[in-house]
Parts: sequence; structure tokens; C-alpha cells
Amino acid sequence: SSSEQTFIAIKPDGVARGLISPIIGRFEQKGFKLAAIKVFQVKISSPGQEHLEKHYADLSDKPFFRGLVTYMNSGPICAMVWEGRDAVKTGRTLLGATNPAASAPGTIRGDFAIDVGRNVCHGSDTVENAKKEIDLWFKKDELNSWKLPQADWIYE
Ligand code: YYY
Ligand code: MG
Repeated sequence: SSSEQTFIAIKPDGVARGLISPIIGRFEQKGFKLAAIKVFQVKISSPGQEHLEKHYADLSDKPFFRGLVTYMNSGPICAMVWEGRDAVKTGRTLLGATNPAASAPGTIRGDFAIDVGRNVCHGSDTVENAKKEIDLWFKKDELNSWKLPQADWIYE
């Protein structure tokens, strides 16, 4: 449905490198609607590091897990909810492959990143995980429900 939502987060390297606007631009230009956005460093907000451990819980037994949590804690993150038809799947397409070395040019990671451990942006991988992640990162009243004025030109 055109109200599908995905959780997209510009990681600390993306924020620090001045990539907020080009990354947001990809989602805006595609025709998706921004339902929520905030910038904050997880470390200084409660419940701290546990929040990131929860976000990446599926990866907790991977060798890169500690480094991943430290990296995600290393500066402010730009957390967003984007909405539109197939937003989860298409969001992953806009992001490119997990390893930027395998991401096609034209994708966010393909254009802006080199190392898998500094791949600038997160995107939910399934609709179910998107719901969990949105729930983890946003309070209900932070999500805006509005009609994108140009929606009738984007959807047939
Ligand atoms: O969903 P996605 O971010 O594309 O990949 P995941 O398999 O969920 O891994 C999350 C995150 O972990 C990835 O964006 C970079 C990091 N990572 C890593 O540092 N080294 C790996 N070999 C695999 C993933
Ligand atoms: Mg993932």
C-alpha cells in the first residue's frame, strides 16, 4: 500500500560528512513522504547503548557487533520514517548493497561509501522489521500523518 513505512537512519559518518541532504534528497525525489525525522546522539539519550543493541539485536552474535554499536554511538544519527508504496523494498534499492563495494553507482552506498563498516545509512529490510524499528526509534506522536500535495502526480 502507499502508506507503507520504512525506518531510514543516516549513520554518524553520514551526518558528519554532510550527507544528510543528499540522502534525504534521494527519498524526496523518488516521491516518498517524510513522516518523521530527528537528529540525536543515542549515547546521550536514554536508554543509551541498549537502544542500539536492541536495534541490531539480530546481529548480536556477529564478530562486528561491538564495533557496529560503537560506530553507531560515535555521533548524532538522523533518524527518519519514510512512507510510500513499497517503501521498505524500494528504500533498500535506493540504499544499495550492505557492502558499498558491491553497491551499484546511483545507490546511496554505491555513491557515498567505501567500507562496509562505514556505509552511511540504514534501511529496514522487511515490513515487519520496519514496524519494530519505527516503534523503537519514535514515539507515536512524533509520526506525522499528512497528504503529500503532489501524491496525485506520483501515483496513477
Ligand atoms: O541491513 P544492512 O545494513 O544492509 O546490513 P546488516 O546485515 O543488517 O548489517 C548491519 C550493519 O552491520 C551494516 O550496515 C554494516 C555492518 N556490517 C559490518 O560492519 N560488517 C559486516 N560484515 C556486515 C555488516
Ligand atoms: Mg539490516
